[in-house]
Amino acid sequence: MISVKGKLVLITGATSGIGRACAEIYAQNGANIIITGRRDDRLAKIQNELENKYNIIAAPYCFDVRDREAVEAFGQELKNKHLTPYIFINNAGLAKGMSAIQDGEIDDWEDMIDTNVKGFLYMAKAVLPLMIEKNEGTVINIGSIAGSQVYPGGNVYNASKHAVRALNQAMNMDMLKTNIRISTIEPGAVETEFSLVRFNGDKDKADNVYKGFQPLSASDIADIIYFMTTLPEHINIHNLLVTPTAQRSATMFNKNL
Ligand code: NDP
Ligand code: 8X3
Repeated sequence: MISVKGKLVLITGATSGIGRACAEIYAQNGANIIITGRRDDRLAKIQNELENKYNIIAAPYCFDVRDREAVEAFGQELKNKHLTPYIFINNAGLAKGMSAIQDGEIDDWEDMIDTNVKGFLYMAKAVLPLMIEKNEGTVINIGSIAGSQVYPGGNVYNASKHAVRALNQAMNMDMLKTNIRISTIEPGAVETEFSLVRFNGDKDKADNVYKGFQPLSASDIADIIYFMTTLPEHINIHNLLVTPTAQRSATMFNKNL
């Protein structure tokens, strides 16, 4: 297995959930990390916690992945400071709403497409050239079971994660002549702030999603991502669909309510 000690890991959307759990496991294993998100206070708190706990560097960058200029400036700063990620976890993303298309909010659709597709691509464009120059490392694109299985009310979120799946394949082709590995992990239900965001802060609705079965935790996914990125360099996992044992498709749950 590859050691991440002293290596640089970039995690977008590290203020919560899967990104936060990834920050923990890489820091714990001695990597220096760059953590991003829009919530400055959380980034500062996580930086403080992880630097003190693991004696590593955790550099926070607060910006919105939808802001193309901000992402470009971030990429330029990485370049100027010779900060090339060895592992890049393109994770920032969200779902908004669960209405049928005829009842959907266009603002929600834009939020999802701008974040999960356009922001995802802005980040890839900012970081990939640096990694290609070094010709090493792994990109983990955070997909979803929603990227291969459409479910009622999932529509635009489904489409955005189908895009991640397609872009993961495209990136693999684009990286053919390099040593850079491109992988997507496609989780089912993971209990994070995801549903709280999807249901606009409605805690009851969000809690309800995870009732009656054991969902995945953010650290379950971080452990798997860690495994994927530390495999010997000749192994490239293209995609990995992971669900709770109590979930067997996007809509089939064995709930004990
Ligand atoms: P959380 O809501 O807990 O975390 C989402 C993270 O993304 C936060 O750190 C948030 O930071 C960041 N983020 C969202 N929008 C932006 C933005 N415009 N600019 C910068 N950062 C942003 O959810 P999860 O951890 O569950 O989600 C992480 C990824 O996993 C997403 O791509 C999601 O689609 C995917 N996923 C989640 C599953 C689940 O069941 N939870 C299952 C399958 C995939 P901040 O608010 O500070 O900007
Ligand atoms: C999050 C999982 O099934 O709610 O991507 O879309 S799901």
